Amino acid sequence: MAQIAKSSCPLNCWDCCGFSVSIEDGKITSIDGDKDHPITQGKICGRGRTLVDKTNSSKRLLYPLKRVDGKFLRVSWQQALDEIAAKMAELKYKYGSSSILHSHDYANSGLLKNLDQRFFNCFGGVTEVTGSICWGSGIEAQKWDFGNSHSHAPEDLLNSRHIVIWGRNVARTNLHLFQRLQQAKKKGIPITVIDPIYNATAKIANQHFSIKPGMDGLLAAGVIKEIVEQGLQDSQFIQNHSAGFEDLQSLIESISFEEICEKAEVSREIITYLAQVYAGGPVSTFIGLGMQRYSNGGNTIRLIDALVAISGNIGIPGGGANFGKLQVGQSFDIGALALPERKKESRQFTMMKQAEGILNAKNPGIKMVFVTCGNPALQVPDSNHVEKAFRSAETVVVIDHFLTDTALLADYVLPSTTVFEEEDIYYSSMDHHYVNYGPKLVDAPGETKSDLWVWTELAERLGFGEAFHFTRQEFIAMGLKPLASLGITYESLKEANHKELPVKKVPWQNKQFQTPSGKYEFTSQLGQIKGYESKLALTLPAESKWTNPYQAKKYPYSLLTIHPLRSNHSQHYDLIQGLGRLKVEISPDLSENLQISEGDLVRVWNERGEVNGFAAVMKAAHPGTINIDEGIWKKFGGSINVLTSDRESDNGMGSTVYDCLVNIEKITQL
Ligand SMILES: Nc1nc2c(c(=O)[nH]1)N[C@H]1C(S)=C(S)[C@@H](COP(=O)(O)OP(=O)(O)OC[C@H]3O[C@@H](n4cnc5c(=O)[nH]c(N)nc54)[C@H](O)[C@@H]3O)O[C@H]1N2
Ligand SMILES: Nc1nc2c(c(=O)[nH]1)N[C@H]1C(S)=C(S)[C@@H](COP(=O)(O)OP(=O)(O)OC[C@H]3O[C@@H](n4cnc5c(=O)[nH]c(N)nc54)[C@H](O)[C@@H]3O)O[C@H]1N2
Ligand code: SF4
Ligand SMILES: [Mo]
Repeated sequence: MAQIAKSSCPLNCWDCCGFSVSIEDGKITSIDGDKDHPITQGKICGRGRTLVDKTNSSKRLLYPLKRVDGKFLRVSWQQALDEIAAKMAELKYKYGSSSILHSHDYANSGLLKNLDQRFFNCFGGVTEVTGSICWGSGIEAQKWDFGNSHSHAPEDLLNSRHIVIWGRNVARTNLHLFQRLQQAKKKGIPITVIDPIYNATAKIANQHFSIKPGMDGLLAAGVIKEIVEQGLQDSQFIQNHSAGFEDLQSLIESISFEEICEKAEVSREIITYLAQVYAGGPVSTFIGLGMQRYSNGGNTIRLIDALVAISGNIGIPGGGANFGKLQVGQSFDIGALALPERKKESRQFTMMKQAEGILNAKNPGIKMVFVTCGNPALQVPDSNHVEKAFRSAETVVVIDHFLTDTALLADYVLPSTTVFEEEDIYYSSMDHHYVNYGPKLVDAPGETKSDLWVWTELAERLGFGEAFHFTRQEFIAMGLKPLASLGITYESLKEANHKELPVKKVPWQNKQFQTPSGKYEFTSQLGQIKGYESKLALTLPAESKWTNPYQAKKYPYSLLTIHPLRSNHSQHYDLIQGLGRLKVEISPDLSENLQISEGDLVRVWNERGEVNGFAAVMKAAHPGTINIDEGIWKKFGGSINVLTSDRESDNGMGSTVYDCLVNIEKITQL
């Protein structure tokens, strides 16, 4: 008889679904959506279901491995941990603790995954990665504008008169928003999608506007210009609750509609249409991560925020510049888990430039790289450079479930448990405001151990074991402390499986912003304090015919590397038959002009690298656009990040992985 238990999806995703998991004879046999979860409502995606195969996979790492003479040998935990701890102690003594780089991403949304920081802080502080390849530019942009990144409650979109999906691939990446869009459509609320690719969300929309990649800031400026020229702006909001509008006004006066339309490759009618939509609010704008992964990404999001603000769509039901939902993560006491005060030294590299950081670090140089919850060999831009950097470190330690491309660069590979083998609570600061409980449901296979067990054992050996003398339950309770007075405790969460966090359903309703001035800032004081251009600007991507004509001549096409449908980044490619094939999607004009047909072998290249794959012709996409889904393993033709640049975005916090020009040609063999 199968036993059914509730759990949570741990994957880095907008949706943080509640699971209903079947267990038979100590094995996970199937996963469904939790029908009682207010957002999940019984429906999950294929990536969630594939966690059955992930958990039971014969490819999982089951024992610690050590590289000896270029080959991996199985070693005992005792040996691996003794040697890693001894190396860390030696490096700290000889060079200081910041000679170790902790490279990570956010592959698991469990609260206790934050304990990696506790370990490295108690060790004395290491070199850390800051910013985010994912959404760094957009989050920073919203901090400059609003002081924080807050979205409306999921159901609030039904209060809108119009919904704009701007650079978010909802049908593929954000399942439950897609369901809500379908609901809104049934209610007759029109939907507009702005995206260079005619994707599955565009298919259900009333309007799809294609745009030249990276030019959305110009489009937003054009719509602001039209609204202001027609006097349709919300003067009350601008006068009483904002700062710097005059700078925005000068900016829009400095450009003509013709120039905007020429560079963004949109028609004048689109600007008029959007001006009517925004002025006729309430409009929910769902800002995706697409157009902020450019050199001008921060500024692009700030111009879209500005459009939402001047049109009176901030702080009203059915409105909002919905990007991140940081209130969710901010509900927990992460500081109590991470103990930042125990850090004695520290240094920071941005996530994007970790390779350059490793290669150029001085006083101290980077001697060890410790990787958790990430696969930087594939996912970090300019991956040829990343590989070179990782190879230059004396010791690389990777904790993972599989022998990933990053693990293949390691000296020690430590096998970790997956979601159903450890207890934790899960949340995502992206879309909704529920926290889920995930119990331990099955025993860990082989000698796999939780990340927390590894930190505890290493801490013991390094002399700060006391920092880890807590049970998982005690750590969870520590993180939940600020919520205890609201009845959200370890016990109540375990009992209820999920709980609603106390976040504002319509943010900024009181028009009190968290900026230095307390107002919405068109010109940002925070930007100025940090030493950046504080005024909005009409900036373009770094790789375009306007900004680098010489490069654009050699590499005329825009390469997007968007998120895969069936995999969460790199995590499912080796689990699903048929996924391991590099598909190069091209816009119809490229097929016609270059005579590339469906299935043809092609080479895509630029000055940073090249990949080979099979062509697929997109039904509709902006002319001159190529897409290759990210995450594909080296053995299947990746990493596609050999093509992308490690340049940081304009506000220093984000990646520019879609700001990428390439060329393409037909070839005869792979
Ligand atoms: N299936 C699946 N779902 C996922 C993930 C996954 O790997 N697979 N990953 C999760 C994670 S970590 C994240 S961060 C989210 C990301 O969620 P999204 O933001 O929805 O996804 P992205 O793949 O980043 O691409 C967003 C969209 O931006 C468009 N785009 C690219 N450049 C531009 C531009 O210049 N202008 C405009 N207007 N649009 C542009 C792309 O065509 C794409 O449709 O998805 C999450 N969900
Ligand atoms: N070109 C291009 N590059 C991109 C993007 C893009 O759109 N285009 N998207 C970017 C975005 S949005 C993101 S979020 C990043 C994602 O970058 P990553 O987080 O590096 O990508 P994943 O493939 O999810 O790899 C995570 C690894 O962590 C492991 N893992 C999962 N859970 C655990 C755990 O509990 N413990 C440990 N120790 N390991 C675990 C997985 O097995 C996997 O190998 O990629 C970025 N890179
Ligand atoms: S990957 Fe996202 S949509 Fe799919 S089950 Fe997990 S949380 Fe839900
Ligand atoms: Mo992400």
